[in-house]
Amino acid sequence: MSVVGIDVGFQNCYIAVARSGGIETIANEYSDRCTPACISLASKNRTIGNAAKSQIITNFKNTVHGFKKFHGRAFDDQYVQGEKSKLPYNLHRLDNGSTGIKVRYLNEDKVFTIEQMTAMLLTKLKETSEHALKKPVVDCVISVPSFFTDIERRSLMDATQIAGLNCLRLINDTTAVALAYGIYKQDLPNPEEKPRNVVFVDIGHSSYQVSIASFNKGKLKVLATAFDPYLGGRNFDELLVEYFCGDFKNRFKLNVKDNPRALLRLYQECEKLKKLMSANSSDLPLNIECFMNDIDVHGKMNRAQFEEMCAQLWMRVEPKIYAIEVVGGATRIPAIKERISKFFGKDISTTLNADEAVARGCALQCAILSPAFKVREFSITDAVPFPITLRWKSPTDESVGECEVYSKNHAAPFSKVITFHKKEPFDLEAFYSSPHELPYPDSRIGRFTIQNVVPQPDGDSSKVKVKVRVNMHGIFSVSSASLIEKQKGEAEDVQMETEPTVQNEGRPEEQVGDTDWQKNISFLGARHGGSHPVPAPAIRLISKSKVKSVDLPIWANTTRQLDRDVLNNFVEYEKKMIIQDKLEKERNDAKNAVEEYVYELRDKLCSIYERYVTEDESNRLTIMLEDTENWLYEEGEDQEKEIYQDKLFELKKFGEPIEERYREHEGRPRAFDELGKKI
Ligand code: ATP
Ligand code: K
Ligand code: MG
Repeated sequence: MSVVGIDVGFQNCYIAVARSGGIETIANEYSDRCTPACISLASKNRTIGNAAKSQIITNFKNTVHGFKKFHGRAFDDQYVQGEKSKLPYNLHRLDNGSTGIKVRYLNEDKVFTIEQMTAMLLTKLKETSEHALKKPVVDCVISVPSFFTDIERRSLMDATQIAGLNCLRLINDTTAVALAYGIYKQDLPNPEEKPRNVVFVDIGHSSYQVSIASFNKGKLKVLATAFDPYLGGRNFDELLVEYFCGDFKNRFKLNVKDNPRALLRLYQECEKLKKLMSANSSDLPLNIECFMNDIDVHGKMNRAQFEEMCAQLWMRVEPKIYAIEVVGGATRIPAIKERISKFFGKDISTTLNADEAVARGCALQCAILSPAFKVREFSITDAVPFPITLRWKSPTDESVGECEVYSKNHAAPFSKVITFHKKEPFDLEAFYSSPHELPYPDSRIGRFTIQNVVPQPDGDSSKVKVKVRVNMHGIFSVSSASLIEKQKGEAEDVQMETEPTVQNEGRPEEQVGDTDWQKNISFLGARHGGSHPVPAPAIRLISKSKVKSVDLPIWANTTRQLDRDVLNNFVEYEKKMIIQDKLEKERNDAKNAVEEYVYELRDKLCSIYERYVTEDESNRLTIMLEDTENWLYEEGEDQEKEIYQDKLFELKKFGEPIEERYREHEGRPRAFDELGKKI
């Protein structure tokens, strides 16, 4: 089993793995530990990560980035519409109302779902980790913003499946950071002592998350989370871009916003400038050559100006700050650090790696969950970000009721058993009960029908126990239901309760207790486009006495989730794309091999091979190399792999004999030398 933690950021992704006893962040093929969340689609393949990022301007319509927060969002969502007007690529409304991305791929118009886009990114991260670990990677832990709702989390889980990953846990960004912080601390208070409370702040490119966690030896508990899902480094970039758009309009008469390429370049330059201003308070230049209409533009800015410009944003930083361990790229902005520190009245601590702490925490969680890996026992209790309410109604009787089953910051994972008294099947509707707190206006979680409910033989209502759960991923479900049959002569429990009773299932369940649920979700299905039944198992006796419990099937229908068949199609399509990319890479490698050989041979012909070829031979070969070079630029530009391989073979038929002659001669004196030494 693999131990891999993945931080899927809005802008930057990091991977940490467990290797030779420790957790390490690993680098990709560009020796970069950061893989940009960027995918570029093209006529023959797709590129992902660093290579895609370099296409942002040249292939702007088909280079997709900044899509993380489209998970679970309706196309009509205000945020989606706002982004749509700013993004260089096209968004598309899917049949089920969710957000798709329309690009040109393999010379066709193609719409991808967000799950597919994130799956592409995950495929890349999977490959990078497989390369580092030199074995297949399936099991992993993935980070998620603490404010992600049920729909968003389900959507992300679908993406992991498309990419062929088995996500053992979606862990909140700040919880991962807390784990990375706490697990190595030797001096945590004993379990019975007063816990140590630490506040974690993560400001990334798109969002601002704060959590307060309490630590004792061997455990951490998230007490509360707070967030601004719409405040991050990108807001500062946007302000700088606005400023320079105005500036360039005045001074150069340029309408930057009408030119997507220029706008993208300006974004890149402004982000660079922003980073420079973190380290430097003097005037800094912003120069872009051939920016638009062949005009070179130049501007400048300093930190004081920048801070004044962002006054509105600083105000948003303040109210959510309790303290103290900060991570995330945007916390490098001095004014942000200052605010945080001022609010708390003491220096902030940056003992954790600002970029890698989330990924490390994910890998640690994966190691804890892995039976194959020995790691210090550490229990993690997370918090529910928004209150969840359950509403019930029966199809015939008019009775409707509701009850908040999870309050804000309620411990998670956590199961509860609710007892109803019913004579017929009934519906449970789960939703977020404080819509104003949600990052988007849709508060639905799902509808669950408890089936096969019948009255008792004597006509009384039956007692129905329904188990609800927020699982390790922070996803809600009605996980099981059972009908308690009264037996003859039974005296207990016959009194009618009008209100259902909610019962906590003891302590929040630990990670190990979760496997059962994971089995359940696969057939619970909870998928859109036709609900799926939970098979009703055989009658099960729950006690030796006279109470019999019958499991009831549940029809689950959650909002905007991929249908099982659709998901399977996406899995297959992703595999096809992986093969396509591989073939395209091999084809390109074969082409490059020809090109390289041409240059190499030409170079050697007039240097080291000179003594070993006749003039005639050399002339003939030179012409041949030139022909090949021309061919590569003309009809040979775009050929099948085999054609390039044949071409190389042909060239080598001439080149290799020369190479051999050269080696023989060059090798001989040295061989004599060697011999001489021995004698
Ligand atoms: P999110 O957490 O919102 O999903 P992310 O994890 O991709 O996003 P990070 O990698 O934590 O984000 O941070 C990226 C942000 O930090 C970018 O806006 C980047 O410009 C900013 N940033 C990085 N270094 C600096 C710096 N030295 N000064 C100012 N900002 C910086
Ligand atoms: K990140
Ligand atoms: Mg982040």
